[in-house]
Amino acid sequence: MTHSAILSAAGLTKTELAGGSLVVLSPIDGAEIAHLTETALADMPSVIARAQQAFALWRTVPAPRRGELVRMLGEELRKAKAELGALVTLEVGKITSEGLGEVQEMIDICDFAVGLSRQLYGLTIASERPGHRMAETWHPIGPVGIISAFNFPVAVWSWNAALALVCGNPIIWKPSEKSPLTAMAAHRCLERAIARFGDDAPEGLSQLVIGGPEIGAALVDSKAVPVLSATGSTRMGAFVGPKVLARWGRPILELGGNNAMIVAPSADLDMAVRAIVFSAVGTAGQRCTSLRRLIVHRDIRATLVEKLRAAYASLPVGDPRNGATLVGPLVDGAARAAMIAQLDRARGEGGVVHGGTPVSENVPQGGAYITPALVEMPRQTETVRAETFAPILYVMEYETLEEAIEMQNDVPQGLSSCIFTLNLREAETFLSAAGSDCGIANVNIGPSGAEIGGAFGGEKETGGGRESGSDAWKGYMRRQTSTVNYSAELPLAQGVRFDI
Ligand code: UN1
Repeated sequence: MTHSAILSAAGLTKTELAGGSLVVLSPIDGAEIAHLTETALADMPSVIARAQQAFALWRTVPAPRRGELVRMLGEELRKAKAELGALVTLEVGKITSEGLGEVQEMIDICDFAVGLSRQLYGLTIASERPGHRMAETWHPIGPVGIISAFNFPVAVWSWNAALALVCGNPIIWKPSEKSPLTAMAAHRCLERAIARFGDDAPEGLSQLVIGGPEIGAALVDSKAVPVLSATGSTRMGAFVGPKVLARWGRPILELGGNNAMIVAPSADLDMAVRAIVFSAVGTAGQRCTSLRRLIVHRDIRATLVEKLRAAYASLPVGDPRNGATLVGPLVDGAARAAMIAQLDRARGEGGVVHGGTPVSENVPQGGAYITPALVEMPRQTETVRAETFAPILYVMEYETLEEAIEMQNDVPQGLSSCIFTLNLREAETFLSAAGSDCGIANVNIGPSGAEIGGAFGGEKETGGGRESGSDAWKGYMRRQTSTVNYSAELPLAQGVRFDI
């Protein structure tokens, strides 16, 4: 399919893709696929005001009815899966299967949120006073701002959108400047669902704003946006988090990761190799959950590196639309230059680099193709401790599990982690209070590709936010504790006496 056929199949018209100032490039071949009109900064106050108006209505719609809207969104996404998946591939360069997987992740969270819409459970709490009842209720909180990154251009939005909507909140979405088209197409699915849903979905319930950081900053700065969920770099989060807090808003941050795998002597090495390769080179190393550090026991290091080098040597790098390709292009030339610069730094610190070579043959011209790199490091240097959004896997060795866990935790980020071992003691130690300090810790599974049912997010410079499953919905609601006195007395708590 041609680029324009993919765009039109996803419902984007030639008129809306032309004439604007935001140039969108395809990582496949660097082609300019759109010139989009950006949201005017001056329009942001009215966008936010519309969301506030929508909130006044939406919060009164019963949650299971709100769930019905998300159920319809799931239906629209199912219908549009192939077209949206192809657009993800065109706009951010994911291989076909991962483009489709991203849409599936949206469908999954819709299903989750529909069930959730009947389970926004509060607690009843035993009161210390006779004739009193205490309860905790969860209420809608207000417009939720969603700032999303290019690497999961629609799935991460849907985690936030599906939860925010069933929780009774309008949403305003600012996608990455690198992936506004997938956002437009996905948003259109929601608009279709809203049109089918009926009048109790207020105007302004969901809005999409297109543009650069200043558009995002308008959401970050507005007191009328009580929850701001932002996914992206730690640098971005360090700007967004304090600003939202300073105006007493609630940030939900999902920032950098520097995810490791510990490979213990008892590990099933063939399984480990498959997990390593998928998580280190899948999505061309551009997931926040991508595997970036391999901490291997000394006794098996040579064997594992040999197996990995063999696996890396046969990896098909190329056009992501081709079904045989496993490694597509990086998002742009700057990302490839950053990867090369980082490999040079690693060499300077004693690293031995395998791969990391730009590819220009048998790939579409104009894309940033490069072979994934495996880097044997003498120790965990500063370069290793920094996140590079590219397929670089640093390999280091350890002797004792304690040392491995210490190395795993000794980075600024705390998103995802894993251990490959068949030893129960090692596995449980890794998952214990003295084990991995990350938001996600797996055993015999790589660090990426989490299911939507669990809470997603991490500690330290990853930002501390939780999205997606489990009770992450609580981040999108306000909690109210209520005490009802149905007695004829007025006893005070803590035995305080105040008789008048
Ligand atoms: C991200 O890279 O921002 O666990 C999200 C995963 C995906 C989500 C990644 N389900 O790899």
